Amino acid sequence: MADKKTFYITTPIYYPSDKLHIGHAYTTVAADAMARFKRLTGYDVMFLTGTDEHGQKIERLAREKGVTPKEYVDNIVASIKDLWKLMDISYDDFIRTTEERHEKVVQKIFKKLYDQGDIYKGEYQGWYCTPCESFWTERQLVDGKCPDCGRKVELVKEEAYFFKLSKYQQQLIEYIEAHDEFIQPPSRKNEMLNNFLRPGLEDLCVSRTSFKWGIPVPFDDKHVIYVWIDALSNYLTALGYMTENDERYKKYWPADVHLVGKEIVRFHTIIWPIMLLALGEPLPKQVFGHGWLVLEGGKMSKSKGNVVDPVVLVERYGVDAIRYFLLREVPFGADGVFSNEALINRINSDLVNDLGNLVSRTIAMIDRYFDGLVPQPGEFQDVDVDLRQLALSTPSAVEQLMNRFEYSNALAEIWKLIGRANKYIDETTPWILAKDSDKRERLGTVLYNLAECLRMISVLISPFMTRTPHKIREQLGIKDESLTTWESLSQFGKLPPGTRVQRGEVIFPRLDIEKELKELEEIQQRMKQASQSEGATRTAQDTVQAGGEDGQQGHRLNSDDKRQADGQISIDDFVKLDIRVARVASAERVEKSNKLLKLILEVGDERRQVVSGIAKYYTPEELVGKKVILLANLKPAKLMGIESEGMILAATDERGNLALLTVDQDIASGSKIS
Ligand code: ME8
Repeated sequence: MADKKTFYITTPIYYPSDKLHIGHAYTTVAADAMARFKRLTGYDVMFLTGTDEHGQKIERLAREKGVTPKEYVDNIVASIKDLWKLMDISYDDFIRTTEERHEKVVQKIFKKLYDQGDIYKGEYQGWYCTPCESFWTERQLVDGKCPDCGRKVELVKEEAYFFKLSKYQQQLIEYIEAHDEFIQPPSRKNEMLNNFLRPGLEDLCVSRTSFKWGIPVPFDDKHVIYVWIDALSNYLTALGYMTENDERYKKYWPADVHLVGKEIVRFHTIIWPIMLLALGEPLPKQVFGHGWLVLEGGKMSKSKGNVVDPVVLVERYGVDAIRYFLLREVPFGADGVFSNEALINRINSDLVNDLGNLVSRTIAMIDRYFDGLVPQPGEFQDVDVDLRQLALSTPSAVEQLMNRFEYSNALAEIWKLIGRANKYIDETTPWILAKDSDKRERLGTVLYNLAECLRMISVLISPFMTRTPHKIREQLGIKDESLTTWESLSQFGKLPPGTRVQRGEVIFPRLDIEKELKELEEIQQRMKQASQSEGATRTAQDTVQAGGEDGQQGHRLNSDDKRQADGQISIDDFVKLDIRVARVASAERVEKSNKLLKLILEVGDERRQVVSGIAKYYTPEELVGKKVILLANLKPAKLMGIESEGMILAATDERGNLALLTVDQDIASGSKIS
């Protein structure tokens, strides 16, 4: 027999955060559904997830708790694994970056890159706070002082290793241009090429001496390997790369797909492929950047107190309802808003009304009219042929959509069949047929077809929902596994007549929307209060967003919490501000004013007109193309009769100098500042 085709899929490795939210579960549920789909359709699948456990942030949090960093992460990793168990995540391996199998190979990778001249020693420049022993970037400073303790910082140079990204830049551009499928969705490909690769890459700092909780540079143990070389390598180290046990590497590399959130697409499509090019390894076939699940008011984050706890939702509604909602509600590449109302409505309409009803009506009628035995079908009429055709064509439609990561459309396709089957009941009116003994054969055909559709539906939904297929099969009396395979979908009529059905519990109970919304709101309020009183604990992920590549240095958020106690603003006040990066698309002087400039700003896909009093400090020409910082939710106002939608931020000093705020690395316009 020919070897099965392989499929290697990964999620990012997660920062150990003591509370993963529904947004985190999103990536993993999507990867899991794909892994299950590929297994079902005959692939030999390797599905990898894990945790990203090093860095200064973890070192500090552990110190604050009085435990070692390893003890600190061990606890959290156990709870992450519990969450994945609760969500029925069928990973084949879970890699921790603190495992020996990972650390040793990362050191080998680092050494190889150094030996071949792709990593070199240089100097990293940053602002250093001696009492806190911390480096900060210019942008992280608060009033030019240490964001943690408020004391003076010095500009110091730290010896560090750098990775020559620039050397491989052209090769990567050519690769990306020649491989359309490499970065998906396509909008993310253009963003990478235009915003990062074509303008030119700077070499990347890949070591630190200012903290210890990391993998030591093998030939210079003053240094630890910094963030990305450590984290990204997990996709290879888990396979036994560079070890004697490298069968999995030989079998599964290159990965078929790395699923990642959109904020880390850049690392996966620039740093990671360049590492691989330097190592002489083939590149992953695809990096798919999915959107964020947001709540009104911005991306979920624990510090904002706006997280949705997947454990609460799964315990209330069951894992299948949550998995279904995550995959159905939002097209996978786009951002989507999570709301309790949308969740309850989806459950009631798609799961209770459509699927749940189809199961209970079908089983109840077989029970009532045929003593619980699946009847023998007779001759087919047009309406039966129609239903059968749809049932037979659905699998290939689903397969095509899944190959493009269109989970939501794939589910919609399955729900068309469910809808068609429900309509078939209304069209064939079995309860009327049952009244006429001459129509017994016809009634048998109708109920057989419904039962067979349910069998097929139970297979089609099985990558997305892990519990419901078994419940449906239990009620249908299916024990024979050959009736649950993907191949079994190529034939309509496999369910043996005479199978005994079993009336069971309602698979999705109807929810009282008012009551649910009230209770969820109460729970979320309680969680918000709890997270505010916890105060100091921020997730590493928040820090990464605040600090970009230098995220792991960012403990500034802690000091914000300290300041709150002094009667200053709370994070809740801050999150009301919608501050964005904007690119100046055009600028011109406002007539009859020597102060004002009229700017057209590009903020993501949107354009904004802003009037700003900076004409004395900047010429229109020097502003065009600049990335500025926009307070985007300021009430619009008219200046000299011209509408201004927001305000760009600038700093002024006592001598009357003015400098516009900007970002210290190229980042997409529209990016939110938090
Ligand atoms: O980024 N909606 O880890 P992480 C959708 N350790 N996805 C979300 C989300 C939301 N609201 N919040 C988080 C890291 N995610 C690094 C990765 S890989 C070599 C290193 C997603 O724990 C996020 O986009 O901060 C990312 O894909 C994943 O959760 C892990 O995020």
